[in-house]
Amino acid sequence: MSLLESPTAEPSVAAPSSGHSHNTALNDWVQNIAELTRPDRIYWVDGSVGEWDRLTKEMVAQGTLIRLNPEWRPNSFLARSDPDDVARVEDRTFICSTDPDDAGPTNNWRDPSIMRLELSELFAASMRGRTMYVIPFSMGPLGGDISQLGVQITDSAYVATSMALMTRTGDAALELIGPHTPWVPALHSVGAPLVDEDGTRRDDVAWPHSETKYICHFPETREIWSFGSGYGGNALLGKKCFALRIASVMARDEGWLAEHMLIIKVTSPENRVFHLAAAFPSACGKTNLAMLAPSIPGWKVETIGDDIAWMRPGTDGRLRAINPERGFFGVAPGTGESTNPTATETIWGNTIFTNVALRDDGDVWWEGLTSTPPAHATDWRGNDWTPASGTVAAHPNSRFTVAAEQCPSIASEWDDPEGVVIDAILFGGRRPSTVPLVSEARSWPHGVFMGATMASETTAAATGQVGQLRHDPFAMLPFAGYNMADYFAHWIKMGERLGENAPAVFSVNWFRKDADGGFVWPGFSENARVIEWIVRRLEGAVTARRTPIGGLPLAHELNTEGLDIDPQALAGIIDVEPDAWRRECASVADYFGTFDPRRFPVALTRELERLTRDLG
Ligand code: OXD
Ligand code: MN
Repeated sequence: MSLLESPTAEPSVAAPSSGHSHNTALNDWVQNIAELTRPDRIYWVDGSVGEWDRLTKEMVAQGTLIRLNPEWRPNSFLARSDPDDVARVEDRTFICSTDPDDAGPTNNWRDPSIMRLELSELFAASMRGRTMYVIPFSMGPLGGDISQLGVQITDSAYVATSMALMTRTGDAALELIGPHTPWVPALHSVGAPLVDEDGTRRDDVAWPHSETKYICHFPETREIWSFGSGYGGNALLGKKCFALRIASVMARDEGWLAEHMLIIKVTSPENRVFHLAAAFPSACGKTNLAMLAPSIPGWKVETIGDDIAWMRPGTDGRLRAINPERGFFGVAPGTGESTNPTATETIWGNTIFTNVALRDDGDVWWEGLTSTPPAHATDWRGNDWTPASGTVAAHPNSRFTVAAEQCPSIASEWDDPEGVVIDAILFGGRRPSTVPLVSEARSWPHGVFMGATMASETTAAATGQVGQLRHDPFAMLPFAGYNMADYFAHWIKMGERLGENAPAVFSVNWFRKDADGGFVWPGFSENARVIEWIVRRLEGAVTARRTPIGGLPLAHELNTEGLDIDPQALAGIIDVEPDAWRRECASVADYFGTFDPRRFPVALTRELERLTRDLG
């Protein structure tokens, strides 16, 4: 690796591949972090293909990556994480605002000065023996008005290459950081130095990490410090840490929205185009909806983003959205030929897989990729596996990391710096009962109420118990960088600002179960029927039946042609169950009671009162 400096006792920032930044604060930060963490070398990531080749080759030699059989999966790799580092660590995620009330009751809080000291101790010498990668990156199209710049420092080549897929990294981003350009510093270390204090060197392991983990955000200074994990949102700091937690604070201060939402472009059979943004908690099929292949003739869905939306009122007063990311970090299990053929095409090559199974022919496999499992494979832990093993071959939170431009359904405007006009916002969760298939909010505050009262069964994307119902307002519970009550108030305010240009809001739920525990709605490509109803509502072509919980479809106006669904079961999922909703109101009242009433918007209290009253 000619661009790397040879190991030296003292780190040096001389001769980065792409020259020093024009931003003194950036150069000073790199220097200071190098002095603190004491890496063997510093490398400024340039974002080139040659760099990707060198880094992946090094990781293959070192055992961090396995090169997949290029006949099946060209330029693609498998990483196996340490079994103790497989998901986001919400209990180790902290918002370090000066006032604990600014973090609010849904976040873990630490005093910023105490946290800074603690982190400085942890980071001290944490990169000894390793390379420190400096990764300039842009969240959003380069130079776009809605986009933001950041620089991640990491001692993980896996993170550096994953960032290259997930964001716009390297020289192009660095050039945009002028002497006075704001940028977000994002510091990351796996916390596993290769040289001890006494100078003893140890061999590296395939997936270095530390038992001690901290994912810290300093909203006032807009900084990220992440220690001890190499996995996903803990380590690819552009994603959850920047694009959601820090950006949500920027958005509050500057009058925009940073949201855990996919964005799709929908074209009707009449060739009319609509853009929808949709919030779902982790692993609720967001990537599937983002890549929906409609089952109904004449409809087309194209992908703009699968996880995050940044939305700002444009000069015309309408809400415009960009996908700040450049790639997908999708959950592998359940992604297959029948559920999401577009995703399986997207990952044809140039993909990093993490914690999936390795087939004997050098390709990958996971539960749900194909209906017939391979007769033999190596599981995510590196052990022999057969369908009779009684264990899963792929970890439930195993992932693929791939550039968005490989997606066959990517919309032509997906990287338009101006973004797309959002016509409707959808809120959904995994709700086996109560919440109907689709309902329309009667007003913006009612829509905010729908977002604020979202709840969902937990999944494997975060550590903890799977299958518990938890409140997950706006699917932002683990991602809001400030007090959730203030966040609700910000949404109410945005509606006042948007006025009649505010998008329509809908609640959706694909996950209703019948008495036998089976899903009532077929989901996946059939969700296009719900999208059709939503679009027809935007056009005013169908009626929404007024009910206390919002506008519900008339059964005959929901397109179920060719669908094998029991009419009674369908009627049940587009109706209001007053008893269930009364229980829901009681649970929502308890939930709202957990917020400071001085911060909690009265508009939401009124919505709850109205719902309770209307249910009788
Ligand atoms: C994700 C998540 O990885 O939400 O997108 O956990
Ligand atoms: Mn997500």
